Amino acid sequence: MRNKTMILSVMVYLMVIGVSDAWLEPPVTETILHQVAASLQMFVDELPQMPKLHGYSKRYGLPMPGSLTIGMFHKKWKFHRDLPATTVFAYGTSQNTATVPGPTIEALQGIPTLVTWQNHLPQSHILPWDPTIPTAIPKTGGVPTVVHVHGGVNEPQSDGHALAWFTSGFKETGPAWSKPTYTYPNIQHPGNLWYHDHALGLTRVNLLAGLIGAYVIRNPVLEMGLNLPSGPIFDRHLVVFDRSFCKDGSLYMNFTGDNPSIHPQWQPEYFGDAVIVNGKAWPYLKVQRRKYRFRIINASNARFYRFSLTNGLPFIHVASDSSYLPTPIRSQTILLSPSEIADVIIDFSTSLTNEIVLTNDAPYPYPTGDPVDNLNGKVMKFIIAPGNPTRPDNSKIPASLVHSPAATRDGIRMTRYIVLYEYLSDAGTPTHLYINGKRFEDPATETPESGSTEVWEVINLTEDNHPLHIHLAKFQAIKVQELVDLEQFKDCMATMNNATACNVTAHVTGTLLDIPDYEKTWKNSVKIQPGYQTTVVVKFNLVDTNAPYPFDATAEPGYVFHCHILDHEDNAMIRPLKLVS
Ligand SMILES: *[C@@H]1O[C@H](CO)[C@@H](O)[C@H](O)[C@H]1NC(C)=O
Ligand SMILES: *[C@@H]1O[C@H](CO)[C@@H](O)[C@H](O)[C@H]1NC(C)=O
Ligand SMILES: *[C@@H]1O[C@H](CO)[C@@H](O)[C@H](O)[C@H]1NC(C)=O
Ligand SMILES: *[C@@H]1O[C@H](CO)[C@@H](O)[C@H](O)[C@H]1NC(C)=O
Ligand SMILES: *[C@@H]1O[C@H](CO)[C@@H](O)[C@H](O)[C@H]1NC(C)=O
Ligand SMILES: [Cu+2]
Repeated sequence: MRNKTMILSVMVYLMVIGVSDAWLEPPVTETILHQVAASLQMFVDELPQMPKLHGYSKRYGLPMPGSLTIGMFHKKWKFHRDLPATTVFAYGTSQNTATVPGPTIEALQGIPTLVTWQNHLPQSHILPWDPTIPTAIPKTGGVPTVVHVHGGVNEPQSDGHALAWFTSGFKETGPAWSKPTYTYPNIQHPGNLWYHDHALGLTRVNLLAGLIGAYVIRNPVLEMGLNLPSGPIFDRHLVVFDRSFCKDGSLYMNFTGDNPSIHPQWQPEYFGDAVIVNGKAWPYLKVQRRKYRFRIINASNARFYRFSLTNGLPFIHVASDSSYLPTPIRSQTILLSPSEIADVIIDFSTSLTNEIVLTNDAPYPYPTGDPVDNLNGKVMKFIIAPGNPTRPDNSKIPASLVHSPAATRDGIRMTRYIVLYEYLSDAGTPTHLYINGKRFEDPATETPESGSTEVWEVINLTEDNHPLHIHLAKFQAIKVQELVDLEQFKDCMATMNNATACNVTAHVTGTLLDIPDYEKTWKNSVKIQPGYQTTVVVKFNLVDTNAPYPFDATAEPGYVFHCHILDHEDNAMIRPLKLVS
């Protein structure tokens, strides 16, 4: 009875605030969704290149700061030759040119980029959402949005705080909103970033709708010296995510939660049947027999990918999320959690076959979930053109790349325990997830000194691998060690919520896990293994020089840190991060 009343009141509430009809549509079965994806022939659409926007201008041949205006538009997007066009939310400079993913922003190291983000979205969302988790709910309708550049070293006012949201035409703004134009100083290491929506409680649905794009910081002098494959043809982004579609082409997201009496819509993890690269389902790319650089961004809500190439060609990693590696690292597979980035060279000149499929074999949820099938086990195909490359391949894979300062415990100011909790209903289904047992609304407890280096001991007490993302900071895992007598520790933490009081060091004595060499650099997301303690060195300064930030990182509204499984982040594996001086 109580449940029925609750569902009814939520429905009335949704009618009042004008939520999309998606809530009321008849159920679609998993079989139908799978059939729609299975009906799409693989490798028939060519891999698109997203439009490029320069985040700088030129005056007398010299680079100067650049200003961009990027909108969010409601439009149709073709994900596959044989699938009807899909209604999406897309970033672009106009409705006509907006794309999914959005345009790639090309910035130069040290040259500021100013972006005015504009919301042109309709009164109602195209996907179902859930007002019972902490969510931005405007009084006057519209879709709340706010843009975060993932991996960006940016002032708090330009970081895209979850409470700095705004609706169409800035008609309504969230409590932390301060200005329409964001400044990105691009003072950090050259590397791979991406931008996406971050509105409170809506991140999973706004990204699912299409609000994702790549952002790259280049240093032409440094990169000319490295002589890696370069230019628009040989240096490309692959933005990978998974989506399910209904027969009419619309995006499918379940409108019934797994605990509907508590959360009518929220589900702990979204998995789609089709694998999308640069906005096309299972595309192909014609390549020449030479080296290419691919910057692979995992923009899935919850799917991990473990990539390999069917003909056994290796990936040669040159960088990770935000930084170059000290030396190139070869690997046969790449494990990428949501929001992680691999930056690899593939040398097609050494291929013994002319067609190569990029495959995925990561169980979902990772690591203990279902195995992949014929659909989500394939990503895209490379087709090698016959004959020699049009021009000789003069690019190199140098023996040495870029040496950043090592991650060590030297000079650390503070060690913190960060514990990840998942809470279950009586039926054993997840109801919500918290960091340190605290809600997002609870006052900040992580208050690092701006300019300092800390160690975060991150302990995962849940069943899943959680990619941890800390805004502003650069960080890397230096040690991953299993907890012994885990159940005893869990029981203690459930009552005490204090790792020290629960004798954490006496428990962290189990097996040590290897950290892959291709992750041994400064990153923006670190995978946190269940049942293990991951020791993360976190730098709240400019990593290369240890210099302080050139802006006031202690200003309001501060930053956040969270799990990058978007469905977890929204409910509510997210906490405030407030720097102090
Ligand atoms: C949607 O979620 C509900 C509740 O968990 C489940 O019973 C149903 O099968 C799901 N539908 C699809 C199509 O996955
Ligand atoms: C992408 O990230 C999601 C969530 O963080 C993760 O579940 C998925 O496995 C990742 N996929 C790849 C290919 O890395
Ligand atoms: C956690 O426990 C330790 C050791 O018992 C104690 O010194 C510390 O004050 C506790 N921390 C909090 C936040 O209660
Ligand atoms: C922690 O270890 C101390 C010393 O070994 C012991 O006295 C105490 O009971 C332990 N506390 C818990 C919660 O296990
Ligand atoms: C979190 O811990 C659980 C068990 O405690 C484990 O199964 C899971 O893989 C862990 N997740 C990560 C990311 O480590
Ligand atoms: Cu998570």
